[in-house]
Amino acid sequence: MSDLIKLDVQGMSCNHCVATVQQALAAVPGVEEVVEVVLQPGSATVRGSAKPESLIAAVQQAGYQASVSRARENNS
Ligand SMILES: [Cu+2]
Repeated sequence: MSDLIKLDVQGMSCNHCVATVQQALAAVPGVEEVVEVVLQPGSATVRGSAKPESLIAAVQQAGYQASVSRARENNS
């Protein structure tokens, strides 16, 4: 019942940024797991039922830019 949501993330420049984005995404209601945050090229994948807009807002609050790469993806 959980979806993978992939975001393009811009503005990350080091592993500290990756950790910051990871923490921001993990704190969003509905996120079950932050699957991965990739520095280069910037992307983030989370599993859960969180709204993409909520994920984007969390990334923006952390100081980075995000957009939905693929809203929903089923590759289980
Ligand atoms: Cu950094």
